[in-house]
Amino acid sequence: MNQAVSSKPFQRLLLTGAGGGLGVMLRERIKPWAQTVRVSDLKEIAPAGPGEEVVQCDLADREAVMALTEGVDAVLHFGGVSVEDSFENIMNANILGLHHLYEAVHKRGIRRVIYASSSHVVGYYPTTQVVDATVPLRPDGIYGVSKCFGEALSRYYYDRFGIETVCLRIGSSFDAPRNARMMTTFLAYDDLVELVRCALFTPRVGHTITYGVSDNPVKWWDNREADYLGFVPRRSSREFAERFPQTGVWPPAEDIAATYQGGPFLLAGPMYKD
Ligand code: 15L
Repeated sequence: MNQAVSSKPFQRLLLTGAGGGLGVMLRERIKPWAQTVRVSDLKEIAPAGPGEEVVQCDLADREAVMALTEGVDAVLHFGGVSVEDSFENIMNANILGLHHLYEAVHKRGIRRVIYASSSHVVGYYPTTQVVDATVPLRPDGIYGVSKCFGEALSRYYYDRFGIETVCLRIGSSFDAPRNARMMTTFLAYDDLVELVRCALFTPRVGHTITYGVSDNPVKWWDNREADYLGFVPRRSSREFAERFPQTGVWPPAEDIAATYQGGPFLLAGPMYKD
């Protein structure tokens, strides 16, 4: 942070995964926070606008990740594989790539990472149970397992080197819920931006785990453990209630996509190449 040079709180923020659904949205909304936002993705993304730097980067390439982090004050890590995929793809981006990122963050002396984890680290809890940040992990696929790795890796880098991370267990962040399950897991874009802001600007966060969810009528996730972030969701899936009305009909017990919080992710993996 350098307030003498700029009225913006950060000199340079790094946003990875800037070509993904959340990355494209965040890219616009985080501009007021930094003099320069370095945006990065594996694929080609829109060219740099004012106050931006664009860097194409494969997280699996250690040297490239080292270069990507030069001159960065804090990282918003939304890069990597964001759904169930082959183990190879998940391993390269979410395991190897994340290790490269934390090594680079450590070597560069960067003090904070906001990590896009996922609710799929607890996707095997039943939809009848409310869980908080302290429950044992129950991932619902290899993607969820890779997010558990990210939470553990960031914990280690905090305990060993004091690098602060806020792990955001994001529910379903879209412009609107896309199915009945998302009436519970919905995280409106406005609320995601506010959660990222709280995670970035709260003075001391240590290693924090928090659920990214709007103020939806049905709740599976209890965020009390992360109260000190001051995150208060202002939006709710109630705004879309007419799209997915409550039927009052319980799904059959053998329908695991309805029985467990992870929903369709339970049916997606594991997936192997060939
Ligand atoms: C996730 O972790 C995915 O990244 C996202 O695409 C959604 O599908 C979300 O979970 C979900 O559970 O709806």
